Amino acid sequence: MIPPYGPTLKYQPELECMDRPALTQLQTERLRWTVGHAYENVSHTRKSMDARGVTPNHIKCLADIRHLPFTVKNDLRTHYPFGLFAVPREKVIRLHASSGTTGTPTVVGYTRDDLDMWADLMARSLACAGARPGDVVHNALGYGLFTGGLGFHGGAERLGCTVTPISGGGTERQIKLLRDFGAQVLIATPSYALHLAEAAALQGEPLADGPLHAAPLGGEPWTDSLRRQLDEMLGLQSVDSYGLSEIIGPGVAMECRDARDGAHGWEDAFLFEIIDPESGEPLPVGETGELVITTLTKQALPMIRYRTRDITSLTDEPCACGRTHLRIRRVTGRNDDMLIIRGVNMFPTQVEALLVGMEDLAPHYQLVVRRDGTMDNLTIEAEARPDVSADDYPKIAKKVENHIKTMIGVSCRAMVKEPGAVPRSEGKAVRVRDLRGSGKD
Ligand code: DLL
Repeated sequence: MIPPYGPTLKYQPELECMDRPALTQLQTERLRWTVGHAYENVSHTRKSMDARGVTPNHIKCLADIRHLPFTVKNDLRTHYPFGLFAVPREKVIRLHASSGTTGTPTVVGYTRDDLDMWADLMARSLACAGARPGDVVHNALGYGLFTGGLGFHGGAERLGCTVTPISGGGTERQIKLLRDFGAQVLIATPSYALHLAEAAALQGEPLADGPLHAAPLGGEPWTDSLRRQLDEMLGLQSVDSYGLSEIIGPGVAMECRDARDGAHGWEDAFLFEIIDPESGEPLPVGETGELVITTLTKQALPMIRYRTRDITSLTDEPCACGRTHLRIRRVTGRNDDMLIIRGVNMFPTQVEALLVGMEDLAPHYQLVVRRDGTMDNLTIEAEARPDVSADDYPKIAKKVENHIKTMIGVSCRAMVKEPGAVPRSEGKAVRVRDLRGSGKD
């Protein structure tokens, strides 16, 4: 049963509910400041603006942003570690970095003012998700170089919550402390929240029976199908939390529990655009494309037109919660996650939407891609629920194959595995094992 809730608290109502003309004016002033600051202090920005014949004086209104060059992840790598910083290193009081598993790590830095702004954005985001001052907040996002753990931590303290900085992993201990400390708010990736909920249910103490009432989940793509399962297992209404390290970390956008209809992107701090990923041309509000973000207040690492590779759309329809900031629809995946199987483009989340919710299957899956000759072959590894007989696995697999063929248009092989056989995540889930060209099986 989903308990009823009152409206969420607004931590900074004057900013969160600002009317459009005031917000536009604030964004314009801040955009002009950001461009001037980056032009003066970051040689890469100055060179790429000079190459296009643009100076900070050309930026008079928000639409002028289209004259500015994009920034891409590779720019951070090329200028590793501190080359894009716009303040002397001594003014940077915190560093975070990507894990670097796919190349040179990307390093991001924050001044004291940046951390202060981030804590406000996170406090605002947590309140938007349904957290209240005084709540016990169980933060199961990774602490360390990853922005997730420390980002939420600062916001929860600022909102006046009692934070458990447990980080990811050690599931048994997580469940004990969730229960013993009476956690009311759970912060995690959706896949790890699922793992925690399952493990607690196996111990005979479902989290839905406890005092949890809010769960901002994010850091990876997830679907409404998974949300329905999680809501039931946690006994609450979870919301989508979106962000990326290059921009600030979490706290770029948060769905409100009031409407749960897209994540409010905090427009006093960021400027959002959607572009056609092929041509780079801006697309009108409502159309789907690549999300591009410009920071409006960041001192240490201002980002101009950062191409996130995330595919989504924006909406500026009024929201029932009264917040005026636009909403970012669910990110279906990164451009880089898109698979092309025999000429058909697909995202792993499309498979999730079909699998999660099938009555014989548990909500765990992986996509395995292999190359046989010139052909790409997709195998979907799904997991049976414990009460399903192994004799039925082949029949269920056939059903999955038909479903995927009809709904996504891709021929694949499905394998139903026994309960527990699909690897669980303690942070971001690995949804795709791409064995093409690795020689592995
Ligand atoms: O994942 C920051 C974060 C932590 C956000 C916790 C929300 C909650 P990165 O490690 O830099 O930062 O990864 C950013 O993860 O570009 C998206 O591709 C993906 N991502 C993050 N949140 C969502 C979401 C953090 N809610 C990258 N839905 C982003 C879909 C998401 N994808």
